[in-house]
Amino acid sequence: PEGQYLDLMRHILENGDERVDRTGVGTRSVFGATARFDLSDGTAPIITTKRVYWKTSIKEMLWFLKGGTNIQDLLRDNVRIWSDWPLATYRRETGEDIDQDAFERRIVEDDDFAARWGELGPVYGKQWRRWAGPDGQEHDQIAQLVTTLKDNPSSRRMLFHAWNVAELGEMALPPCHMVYQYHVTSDGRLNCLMFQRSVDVLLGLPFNLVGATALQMMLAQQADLLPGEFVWMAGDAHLYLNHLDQAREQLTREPRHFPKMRLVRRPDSIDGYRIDDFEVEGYDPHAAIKADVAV
Ligand code: THF
Repeated sequence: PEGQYLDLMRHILENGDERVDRTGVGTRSVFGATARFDLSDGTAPIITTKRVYWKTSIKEMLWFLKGGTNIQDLLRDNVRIWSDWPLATYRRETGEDIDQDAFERRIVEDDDFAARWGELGPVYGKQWRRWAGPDGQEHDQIAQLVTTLKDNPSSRRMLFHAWNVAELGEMALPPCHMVYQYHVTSDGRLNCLMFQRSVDVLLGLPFNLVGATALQMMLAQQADLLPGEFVWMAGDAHLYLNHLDQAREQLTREPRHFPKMRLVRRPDSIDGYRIDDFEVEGYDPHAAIKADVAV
């Protein structure tokens, strides 16, 4: 199963189209990628050819689910993966050359500062939980999804979307993983298809796989279903040019068995999950690989 990830990485290295991207770093890119993971025996696609900080990824997913859009909540949970974008905005707009640690400390300690500088705009959490209709009414796509999973599981409309065209301009970044669709089999398995328009294969994809899997497990548990298959699809799948050596290093490594992931508690609702509810067993990764994120 991890072979699908490594094959994609190799394919991009060997055949990717080299071009300049939004960030100026440059990428090698292919268009159209897919992978399938069977979660039915508790296996979770946590990449083993480098250490993946799976708790960080699940904390990020819980933040989306809570409707969060400000990095203060993430930083209070020791998650730093979204700091680069607000930090770049702060430096650009104030001209102050503040370092990341000092910036993050101010966000955590100073609510006014966080409100002014820590906000990412109407990103995932807002669209998932409070999509604003033209009449001002807010739509909770996640609550609606859970209801449909329970009441009408043969529906072909069980999905939620983050690509709110009218609000793209206010977002720090438009959504990468944009749409999640669900499907329930006649024997009570919950399948998920997640589509992302763009994916940073070295840094982002391992996180995105863990997040989507955790979400599928929570939704299945809430709807009294068992996890089934997770189908992943992407548009622009790329390696940043400053990640090529890391990708080559990763490809020299032998993949190991994916670990198992399970929920040790059943909260009353989809809003009740905490990081300690997730237990991963048998995760034995190769060493971490350091890489800079393109902002
Ligand atoms: N932008 C880019 N260029 N790549 C992305 O993966 C990405 N995201 C989110 C939004 N914009 C993106 C941010 N997600 C890391 C992981 C996920 C991120 C951002 C950064 C990262 O640096 N991971 C390191 C360290 C992890 C840690 O310190 O905990 C790693 O080794 O995995 C994709 O959704």
